[in-house]
Amino acid sequence: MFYKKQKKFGQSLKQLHHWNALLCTFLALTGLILVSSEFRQWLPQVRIWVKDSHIWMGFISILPLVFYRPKMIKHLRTLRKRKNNRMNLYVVLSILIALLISGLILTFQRNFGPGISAFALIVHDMMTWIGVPYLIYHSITRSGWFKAIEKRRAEEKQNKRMVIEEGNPIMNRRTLLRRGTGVGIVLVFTPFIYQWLKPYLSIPSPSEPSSGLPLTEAFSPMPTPAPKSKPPIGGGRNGEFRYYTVTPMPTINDDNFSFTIDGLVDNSASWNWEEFVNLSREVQVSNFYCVTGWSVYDVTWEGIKLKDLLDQAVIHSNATHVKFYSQDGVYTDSLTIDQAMQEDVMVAMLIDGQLIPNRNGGPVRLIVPKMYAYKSVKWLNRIELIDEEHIGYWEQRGYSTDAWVNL
Ligand SMILES: Nc1nc2c(c(=O)[nH]1)N[C@H]1C(S)=C(S)[C@@H](COP(=O)(O)O)O[C@H]1N2
Ligand SMILES: [Mo]
Repeated sequence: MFYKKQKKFGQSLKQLHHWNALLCTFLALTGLILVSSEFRQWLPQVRIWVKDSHIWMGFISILPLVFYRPKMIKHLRTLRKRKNNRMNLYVVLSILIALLISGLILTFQRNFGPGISAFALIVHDMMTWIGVPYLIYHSITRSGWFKAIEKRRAEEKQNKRMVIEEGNPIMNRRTLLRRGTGVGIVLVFTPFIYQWLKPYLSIPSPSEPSSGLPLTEAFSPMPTPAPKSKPPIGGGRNGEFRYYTVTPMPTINDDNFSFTIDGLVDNSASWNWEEFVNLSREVQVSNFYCVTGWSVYDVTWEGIKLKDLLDQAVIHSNATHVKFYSQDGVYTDSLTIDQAMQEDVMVAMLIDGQLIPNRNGGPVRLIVPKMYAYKSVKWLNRIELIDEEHIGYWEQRGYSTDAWVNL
């Protein structure tokens, strides 16, 4: 009777374990796809599905924990003498719970504000980079074939022992195999973890890998930074950008650069590089918030206030929205006239006293500090006044049309 019960208990644990493993594998795969910057360029539409399914599976992955909870005490009792298994259990549970909580915060980040989301993102990333290698190690060392190899090795060892007595106990062989597997996995993941850690350790990345040419060669004349810009009055930015693009990065230089304002305005205008550099600029310090959770604080931007550009152009009274185009030919977004007239919306050219680098959206990008950064169109080259709403690139693919950051 007791034995039967015990067996049933074991089976239900096993079932939970299987479900949990399945969910974790799915979450790990979709999660890795989501952080991969290449993937942004390939299938932006699919990215939204991947993101939604990641979130839904995240919710579902609460279930195994909920069902496990009442069994936990008993389970721990059965593991009383197996220190390693107990340790494994604690590690896995902590990782899962940390991932769940940080995932929930990221999902509902609008209610928490950028500071907490930034922290949640660090935890979520870190737990992923610990959890995924651990998951792989765990599934390899627990798999049938791995155990079979271990067993065969142990047997070989026994056979040999008939002939000569060897010093090493069987256990050592076993740990050796496991350690080897562990080291292999760590080696595979080191480059990724290094990439992730780099910004936090502030390891300087080797020169801008983007447009080929250094900025000073691609653009002449170079804009002279205002005194407030160099040294930056914001004291230099805090935090790191994650460089996003949905297309290959457009190569921009002083030759192919142009900037246009047109549509429902009295004075449409177009500038080449030299003319654009000569427009008068202002300096402001603002924060930059991405809706995926990361932020960069105290960025000193120098550029032209959008309001000034719009005033100069003289907007027709029937214009209701401002549409922004990118030189990548794909990305667009829009603001209402009221939003566009805010004092801190800027067509930025310099960041912390330097021409904005290509991968950061330079030489000219939009900055809308009070809204999530998907509004901040990179490689901005055209502003058009229109009389209807325009749904921007990411909004068409599921991002909220309400981009206000809850500060
Ligand atoms: N042209 C263009 N502009 C863009 C994007 C993009 O992919 N292409 N991504 C947006 C998003 S979602 C963010 S968070 C910021 C990222 O800016 P960064 O790449 O300079 O960090 O740019 C915004 N503007
Ligand atoms: Mo973003």
